[in-house]
Amino acid sequence: MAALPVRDDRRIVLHLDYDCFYASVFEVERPALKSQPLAVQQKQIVVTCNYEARRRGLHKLQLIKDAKRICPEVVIVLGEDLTKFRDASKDIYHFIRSFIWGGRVERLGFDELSLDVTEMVDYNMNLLNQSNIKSSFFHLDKSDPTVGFTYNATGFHGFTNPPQEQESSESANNLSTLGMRLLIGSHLLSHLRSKLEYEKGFTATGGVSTSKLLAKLVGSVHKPNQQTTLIPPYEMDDNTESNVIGFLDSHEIQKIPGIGSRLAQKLRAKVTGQDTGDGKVTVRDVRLHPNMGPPLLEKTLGGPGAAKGIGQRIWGVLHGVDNTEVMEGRDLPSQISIEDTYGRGRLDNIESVRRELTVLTKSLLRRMRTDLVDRGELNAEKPRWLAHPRTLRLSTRPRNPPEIDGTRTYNANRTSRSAPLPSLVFNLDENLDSLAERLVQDHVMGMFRKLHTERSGWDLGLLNIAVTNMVESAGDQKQSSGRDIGKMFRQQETVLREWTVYESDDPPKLTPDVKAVEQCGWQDEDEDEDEDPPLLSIECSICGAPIPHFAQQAHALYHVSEEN
Ligand code: TTP
Ligand code: MG
Repeated sequence: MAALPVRDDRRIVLHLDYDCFYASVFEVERPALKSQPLAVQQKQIVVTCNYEARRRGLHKLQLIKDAKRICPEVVIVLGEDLTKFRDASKDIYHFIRSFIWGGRVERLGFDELSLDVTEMVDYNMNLLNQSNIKSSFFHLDKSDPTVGFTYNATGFHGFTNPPQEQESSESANNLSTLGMRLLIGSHLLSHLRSKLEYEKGFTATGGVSTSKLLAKLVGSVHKPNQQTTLIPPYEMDDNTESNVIGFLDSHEIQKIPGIGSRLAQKLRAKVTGQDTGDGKVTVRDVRLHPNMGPPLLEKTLGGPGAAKGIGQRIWGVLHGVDNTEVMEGRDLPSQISIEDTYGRGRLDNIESVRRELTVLTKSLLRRMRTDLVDRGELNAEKPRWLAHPRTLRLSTRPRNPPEIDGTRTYNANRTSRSAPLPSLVFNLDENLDSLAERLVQDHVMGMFRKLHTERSGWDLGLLNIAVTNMVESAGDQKQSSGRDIGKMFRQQETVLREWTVYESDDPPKLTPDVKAVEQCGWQDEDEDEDEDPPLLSIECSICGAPIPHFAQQAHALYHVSEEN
């Protein structure tokens, strides 16, 4: 049998996933919505709905038409402009981070956080007073012993996995050191969740374990507004079964973060011996498959485009090994990019290009002002740019000309042109409309003409405008030294790609030919490495729009609904 990978269980990691996030943002704005079934619409699809709606049969990625049929009283709100979700996400991130020593909090997409609370837990573990364990005090501030909360350290807060009998002080005494640390972590998580609920209005589901992978997975066991701790034993020996292995084993392989659709398909094909790679295959099926180990996994999953050492890495993941750090303070983006796709014949003349570029450029400038400008608490301070992108980039994707038989192949290649970003974009006094027009007229159109020298004859499927090469502003904080944070983030993205929900450069388009809408994209770990991670898109055979893989089902449904 292949050697077991070594897990580092020294850390205590908490995971938070906000419940029905987009719907909650509306509920926080208008609390009356809480008691109603509420669905958030993007195009013809319910992207999420609150739990009242879920109780009545609605679910994520359902057609609006079906949602209305199943629940005629559903309240539908439009969620195509992501600004308020992004703002809420940032606000919650800063709020939670303010509690965590060393700021060890990482955002995973808009609605998930990983928190490394090892230092806080170990500090409090050392201060546990065994004689008064029922009313222990959790210290949230080393320099002020009055800051914190009391908790009952005789049992875990919330659920455990596997489920435990009712706790007693005796069973707490029997816990291993790891068990006690996880227990303390579970109380901290509960405290953070209730702070989030009472001070910000958001509920969240949480997990406690020793890595991002395990905390995230165990957190999803009890939803919504619950939390679960993966309890020891974590190690396997002759007498004990590892709870980590027991917990992971029953999962379908694609449910494991780090195993995306492509890897899962290859693993299923390997295990079932069928080319299609369909059917349910669990972690246990893969783990115990004859001769399974890093070399066989490397052979099965490796090849062009695969990350080096993939066999070893996936072998680790199958055993719950994830020794990646929780990255701190990732609140400035490495680039901002806005794009839209266009149906045939929509962008074949210079005037329509100018018009669309102005729309996209205005969105880009708005995003820059949201994400890169610090307006201080309560907007009371003079706004300050936190980072200055140095480069403006324009990309297009021309359609291939038709073949002799009239068919057209999909061109996935983009052409790009970059130029220094003119300083006029940093003028916060100018209104966005006139700034966008000036930028397009004086700079972007020139870049476009260099990309497409012919005055006509092209037909564009996509326009993308981006600012990149982000340089953090020299400020009064100790940390900000004007370093190139783009490089730093690119490095993080490579290391942590399997964890990152990208704000996609290739927004999923649920209908063709629609106004630019940014969306969150889900990135599989096994896609090609690229500076701007693309989503795996396939051109829709009906309308020609590129559709990321996770939206294809919903997109197909959209056409069905159109026909009816
Ligand atoms: P999720 O965490 O998948 O969903 P959720 O938070 O709404 O619900 P849950 O309680 O089950 O965690 O996604 C977070 C947000 O991302 C969600 O509110 C809406 C958005 N979203 C998309 O934009 N596209 C999608 O395909 C999905 C599934 C979600
Ligand atoms: Mg969520």
